[in-house]
Amino acid sequence: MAEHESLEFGKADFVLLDSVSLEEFMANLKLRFEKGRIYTYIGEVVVSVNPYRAMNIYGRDTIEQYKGRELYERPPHLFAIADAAYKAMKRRNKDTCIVISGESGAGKTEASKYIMQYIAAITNPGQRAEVERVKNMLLKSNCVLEAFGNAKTKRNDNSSRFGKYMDINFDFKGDPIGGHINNYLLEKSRVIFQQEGERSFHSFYQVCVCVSTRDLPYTTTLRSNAITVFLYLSPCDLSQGNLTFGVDGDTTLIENSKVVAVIGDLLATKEENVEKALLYRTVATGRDVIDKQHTTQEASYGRDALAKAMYERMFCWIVGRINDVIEVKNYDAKVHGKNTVIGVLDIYGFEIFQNNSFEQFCINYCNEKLQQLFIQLVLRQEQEEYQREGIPWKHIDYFNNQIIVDLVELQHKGIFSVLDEACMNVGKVTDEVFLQGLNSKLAKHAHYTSRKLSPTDKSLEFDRDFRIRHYAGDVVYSVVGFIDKNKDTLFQDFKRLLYNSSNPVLKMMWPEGKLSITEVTKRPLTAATLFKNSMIALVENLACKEPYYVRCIKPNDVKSPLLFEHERCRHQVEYLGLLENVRVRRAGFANRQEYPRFLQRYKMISEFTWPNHDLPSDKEAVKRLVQGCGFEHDVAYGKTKVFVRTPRTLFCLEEQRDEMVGRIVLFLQKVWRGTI
Ligand code: AOV
Ligand code: MG
Repeated sequence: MAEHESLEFGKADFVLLDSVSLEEFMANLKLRFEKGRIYTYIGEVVVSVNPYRAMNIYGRDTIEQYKGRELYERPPHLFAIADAAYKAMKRRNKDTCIVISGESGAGKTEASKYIMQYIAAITNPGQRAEVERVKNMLLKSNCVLEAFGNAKTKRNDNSSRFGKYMDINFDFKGDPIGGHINNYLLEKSRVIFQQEGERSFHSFYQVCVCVSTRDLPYTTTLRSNAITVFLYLSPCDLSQGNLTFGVDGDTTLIENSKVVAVIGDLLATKEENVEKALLYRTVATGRDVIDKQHTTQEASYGRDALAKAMYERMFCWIVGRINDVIEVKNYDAKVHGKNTVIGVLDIYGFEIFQNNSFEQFCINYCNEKLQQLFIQLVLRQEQEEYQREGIPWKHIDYFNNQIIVDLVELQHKGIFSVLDEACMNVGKVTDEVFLQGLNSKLAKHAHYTSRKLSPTDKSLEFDRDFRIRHYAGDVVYSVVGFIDKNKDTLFQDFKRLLYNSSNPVLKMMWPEGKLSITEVTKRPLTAATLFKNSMIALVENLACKEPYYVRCIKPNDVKSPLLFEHERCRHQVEYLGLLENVRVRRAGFANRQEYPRFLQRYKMISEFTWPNHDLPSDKEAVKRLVQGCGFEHDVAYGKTKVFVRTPRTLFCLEEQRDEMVGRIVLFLQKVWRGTI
């Protein structure tokens, strides 16, 4: 518990509140925000409120203050959590992860960058060149990924439109020797469409500002980016205009055919191949292969799908390139050396827009999954362990959002399954058919409704909307586009076109273009299934690491540094389960260790246990040791573990241990020198 700050700034740890009520919690949060104290602990969880202004708390001097310190020795800060994760990794050989959550615009991405900066700043005291290189790459990768994966939305001017999980690998010295980035579902529909007041990915505007079309450098990244610039960013005045389709009799035509030449040039392929891929689709009918002409609608669909797919592939390619250069290089470090990781998770936050579609549905499901992980790790497991160990415990209630996670992902019954089923139907599959499927399967679900099920609810449109009661609030989704986005079809003709590009990088991005139409038999997994699988894998990966949490709160919706909107903040505190977190923490124990391990670490501070004890069990020995130190009141004895209530006790034990170790070393040195 952090106790060092003056009370004029409020309580530095919510665990220290006089009573745990929502009012007291809010009053403390507000007071600290107004005093410029944006971080507050709940035990080892950091609660952060977005200050919406530059804070002078991330500099070198602050870093020095936190380096190697215990959590409760300094005012609450992201750096302290980063240091705790680092220490656990270095001292105890644990893989750790820092999970940053909170809704869109709450400050997750900024927090993740400060955490990485801190880790970079405190490592590599020996200035090893390879470590410096890796550190630099890790830090600089952020700005590339933000350029291509972030965009202005109504909620956040720099909103992450992809999820990111970055592992940093450390060697036995605790220096970063490499890393790996996993990216999750980029919101690629933004390439072709943005809601009013929003923008496409930053990269488009950066390309427009930096280079005239004539001078575009001959790199594939910019080239493929440029093509989408031509197609979709008319405000940039790139003179070619959009690619549109018309009809002449029975024939579908490209109206502004000049664009095709430009695209051909950019894709390093022949103009006529581009035209053919845009207007025809090769289909296999029995043993014949024929070219079937697109309708204008199909041609437009194909064009959009191409632009989205190219951008997405390019984004994944960039992530792949970054991974290539930050991969752990040294064979020895990989195979023989101690290699531990700290993972940093920064995803897209929960969001509600005027119009919510498949993308918001995936993003919000991702947030449900992380909330579920928080519940499991922080609220549930903790309580279950007390029960298991036979420690007296009064159960603390919380809302378990597993019911919503199931609503989305359950096999056969969940929304993703209903969607996949609808997509597999032969014949005419429409978004409305999908909605009907939902209505029949989920009619009784407490967290699902639609106009058919609630006829009086005028906020929902027939044949279009369904509403989910998420842990963080109600969201109305429009089914329009769900089927197409889930199928995510890109005609094989485009894949072949890109595979046949004479630009080797483009070619490499489209390996499946090698297949002819008769060889393409397997139905690709749907977007929903891929996303669900990636989320399940992510959660499994996080669950096997020692987690550290940053819970971000957005103080207002107008990006003001001065405004603490009570209702908005209260809502977030409630749905994040922060009060329950305080309750569990307060009634609980800061630290627990199995008896033999505890004894191993502290046995030198008691005459009963040093060098060995003759008590009937390690548990008895630990009891004697603790009694001897006078910490009896702060400790409980479970079946296999000793539980320590406050970190201060542990801190004192550590101090005594340090002192004894010092004395023992001195003694041994004297023996060695023969002076004893
Ligand atoms: P997010 O990552 O949580 O949203 P960001 O980290 O992008 O939110 O924060 C949004 C904006 O808030 C930033 O661009 C900054 O202007 C401001 N901000 C956040 N944290 C700080 C800080 N510690 N100090 C100063 N300003 C800050 V999203 O990516 O939309 O879920 O998908
Ligand atoms: Mg972000």
